[in-house]
Amino acid sequence: MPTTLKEFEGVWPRIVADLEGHCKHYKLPQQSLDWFVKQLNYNSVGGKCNRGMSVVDTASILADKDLEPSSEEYFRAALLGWMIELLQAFFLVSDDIMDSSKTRRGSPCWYLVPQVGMIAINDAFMLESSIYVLLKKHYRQEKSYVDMLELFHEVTFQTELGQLCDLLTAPEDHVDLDNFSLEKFTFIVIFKTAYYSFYLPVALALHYVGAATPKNLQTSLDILIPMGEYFQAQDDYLDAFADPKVLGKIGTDIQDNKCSWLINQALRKVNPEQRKLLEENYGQKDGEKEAKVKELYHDLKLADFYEQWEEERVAELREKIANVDESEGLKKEVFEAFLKKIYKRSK
Ligand code: GPP
Ligand code: MG
Ligand code: MG
Ligand code: MG
Repeated sequence: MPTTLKEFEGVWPRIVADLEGHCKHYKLPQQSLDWFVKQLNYNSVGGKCNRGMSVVDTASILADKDLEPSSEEYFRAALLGWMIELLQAFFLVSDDIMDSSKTRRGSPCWYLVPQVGMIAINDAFMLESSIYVLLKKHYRQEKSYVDMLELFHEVTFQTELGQLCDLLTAPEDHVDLDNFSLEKFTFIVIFKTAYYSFYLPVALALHYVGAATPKNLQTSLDILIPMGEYFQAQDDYLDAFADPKVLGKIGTDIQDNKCSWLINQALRKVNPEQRKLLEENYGQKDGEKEAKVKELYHDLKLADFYEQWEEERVAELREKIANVDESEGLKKEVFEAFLKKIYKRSK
């Protein structure tokens, strides 16, 4: 049985207590300590926790037993999951500033909360640093400690490369549709999303159960990177087509001039007149222009095209999963469980 959000969140207070304890050791003034705890809760809790929970689920599948929520082994697996959630919180607090986003998980973005503003930048750094405080406290004695440490560092760097490419292909003051391509889209999404959201949870679970052999890590990469690519195409699709109330955030990709899956597909389908419409309306902070682009997306039947594209990607993934070599302790079920969580998601 997959773990539940309630079980996973049940571990969170102990994590906050650990981090508080670390700050108290430094005699951090109370006002700052209260701020830290408040921002930890605001930015790390309240999401779907798919990435974090998948560490627990993957570990259970690999160990061939459900981890008992009150047990120490559940805590240790969930702790690794919460480290991904902290990494994600660090990315999202920063990303929302860079993207001028307004809401996240149905609430105002942290930097827009009264009294926060650019303190959010330091808060983001502290979310990241918290990972290493926790990893050291709980995993310092394990032989996989350095591997996990390096994994977090490498995945963070990869995500930053993706974010850089994302930002550079989306300058605020200069719309150039020729700057977009499906190749750039693919680089951006693999780096900004797939490594930390898909590869990292499974790689950590493999370390946790002691099955992180080079072959198992490579197999995981070969399946999870294309799966992450599919997931971010979905994110881009939902940015324009989903109901913001269901999605928990208001899409900004059109106004932000993003090299998204939708604009790249649209560019392949437009006639010269429609391309002109895109040139005149894409990438501007103007709701009416954004609406015109969305209308064109509808005229081009991009939703239907997306659904068909989704079926093809999922069929390819299923075939890859069917060919997984389980001889070194990896299991097909790990990847099946991942795919099940994202297939046809609406938020
Ligand atoms: C989110 O992409 C981007 C990341 C999670 C990577 C951020 C990396 C940093 C180094 C800050 P997005 O902007 O499409 O996501 P959303 O639509 O949720 O804002
Ligand atoms: Mg964003
Ligand atoms: Mg972004
Ligand atoms: Mg998005």
